[in-house]
Amino acid sequence: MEPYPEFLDSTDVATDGAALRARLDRDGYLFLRGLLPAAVLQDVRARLMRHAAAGGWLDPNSPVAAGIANQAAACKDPEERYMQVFRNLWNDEQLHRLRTHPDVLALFGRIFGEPALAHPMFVQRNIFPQADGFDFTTGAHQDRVHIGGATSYAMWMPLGDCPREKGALAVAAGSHRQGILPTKVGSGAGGMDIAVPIPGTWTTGAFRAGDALIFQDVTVHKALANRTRELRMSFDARYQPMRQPIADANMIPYAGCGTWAEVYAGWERADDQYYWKDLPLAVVPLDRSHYERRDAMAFEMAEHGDPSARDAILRIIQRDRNEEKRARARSLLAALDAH
Ligand SMILES: O=C(O)CCC(=O)C(=O)O
Repeated sequence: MEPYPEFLDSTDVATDGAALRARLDRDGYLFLRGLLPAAVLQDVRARLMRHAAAGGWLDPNSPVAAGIANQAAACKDPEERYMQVFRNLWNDEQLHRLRTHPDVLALFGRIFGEPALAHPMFVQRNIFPQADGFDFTTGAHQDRVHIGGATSYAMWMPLGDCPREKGALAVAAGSHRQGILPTKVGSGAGGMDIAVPIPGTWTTGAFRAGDALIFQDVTVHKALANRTRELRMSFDARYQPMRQPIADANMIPYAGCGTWAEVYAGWERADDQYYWKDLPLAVVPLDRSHYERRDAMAFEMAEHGDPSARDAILRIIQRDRNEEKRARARSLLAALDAH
């Protein structure tokens, strides 16, 4: 296990906006215990575990609540067999309400000193245990290239307890001072990993249900390996001052989960649906130049038969707006898979 030092715990200054801002500016992150009640997180975990079980992701011989993974089903975003099950998890209405929980919005309001916007788009992650033939975890990256717009801040929360060995998140404290770092094709978040030595000091900790990690969009972060037998479930959402520009890519549901109308179709209550509709938002296009560079690298790697380009190629097939690029990616995927 990585010998990284523990997060600086900022729970004692959680009601002091100026102190929170000063620590975020200095370290690039905040770790807060008990931001939300543990029971709220446990409830969402139970809901998502039921979907995971129905999708074959859990060991049929263990109780669903234990969350023991069925290693034969191990898969990851953006593979199609992952997406088939994942859609049901991402669409869960109580999960969506976590990212707009009043205590979370109040916290970001204190940090910003003005009303906070929760991005409509957010991520829910399910990391299978490391095993022979499956060694995926999230590599070191920055969010800025994926989120765009003005400066935004992520909040990462595990659904349930998450000790280090279950694949807790780690941040490189101080790395936010270096701006956007060069990237290479990777299989982690957005298919892009940092390509240079990581600045700052890696730090992590043992999360209990309800604890939150907040970090800036240029703070380098990664997940530790999941060395337990359980599926590691978490979600990460993004926040910014309401009056600053937000990139269009954050206004739509997670790629592969359908339209908002489809997401909301199974919900029991309408409150919180389209909560952004009447807000005075300045929506701007996402700067796609980082994706264009990633895709050019991935195409070249795939043309040389490099299987590590596979996840980036899959992302192009699923998400790119350009049909010509999607067609090229499809034929490269077929060639990669034929080997
Ligand atoms: O949960 C993970 O494995 C990665 C989380 C992440 O990259 C993020 O919150 O931006």
